[in-house]
Amino acid sequence: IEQTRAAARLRRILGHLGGSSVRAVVSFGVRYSLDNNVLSLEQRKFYEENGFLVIKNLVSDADIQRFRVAFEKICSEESKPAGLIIIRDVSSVESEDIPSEKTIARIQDYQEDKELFRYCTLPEVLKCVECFTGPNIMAMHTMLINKPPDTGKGQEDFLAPLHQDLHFFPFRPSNCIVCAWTAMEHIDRNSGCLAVLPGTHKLPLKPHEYPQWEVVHLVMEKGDTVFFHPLLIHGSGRNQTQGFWKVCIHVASVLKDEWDTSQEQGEKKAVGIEDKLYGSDSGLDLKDIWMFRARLVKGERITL
Ligand SMILES: O=C(O)CCC(=O)C(=O)O
Ligand code: NI
Repeated sequence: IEQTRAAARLRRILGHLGGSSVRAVVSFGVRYSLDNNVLSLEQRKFYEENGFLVIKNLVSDADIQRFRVAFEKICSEESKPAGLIIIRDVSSVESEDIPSEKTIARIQDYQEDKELFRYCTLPEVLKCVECFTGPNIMAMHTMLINKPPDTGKGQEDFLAPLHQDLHFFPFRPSNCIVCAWTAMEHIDRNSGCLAVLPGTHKLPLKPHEYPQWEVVHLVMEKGDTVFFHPLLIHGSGRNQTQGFWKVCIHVASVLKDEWDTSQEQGEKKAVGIEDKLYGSDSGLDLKDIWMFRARLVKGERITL
């Protein structure tokens, strides 16, 4: 109520000053986005209300082709970037020894792969990211999903049940975190596209139970990019096609040295930071590990 009253007062003052664009800016409660002349007021308003925003055709075919080649090189083991976590498709466990694009369902932490990491530095992506994080941007978490066709052989992992990504991230504030998610080909409901519950970014971090809510399926074309808030409840369905589909993902944030480590163990597991990777006696805590993975992609490193 306080905020509404303040907004009304501000509107009145600005009304006296004239200038319709200024009046438009204060006509909605801006909380999740910033103005850098990249997103239109309509687009920002959509994000404020829904917690996500799809930008059509943001990433070029040429860039996507380069990411595809980089991923293929990882699959064939021609390239082995340091720190990369490879998650295999459980249904093809028998063929685990044969490196192939068909046995790798996901890679994480590609920050040392120069080609793939270009995704996190693309100016067209960062310009949009900046509207949510502000100008000092760190790439915190990177992932490429190669979603396999559903064979009905225990692929529960790749169903991606509804969740909030903030469960995996200890850095705060949550409003300075955004996930950029670029379709590397056409993805629709039949192939198990991203499904979101619009407006749920306004809810707190929830343990397990999610509300009955309207589900919106995001049908995307190659190059389309969705930006979403880490509290937005989302998931994806089974891929009922014969083919794999790919998506490049980058979670960006401002680092302010604010941490919520109350869910440390769950987070470590979920983001693939396991003791086998860093050694159980490494003495590294969650904060150290995130600092180690984070990369500055725009502006200045303002802390740590
Ligand atoms: O399609 C999926 O596997 C889910 C992806 C997801 O949850 C995410 O990118 O945060
Ligand atoms: Ni997610």
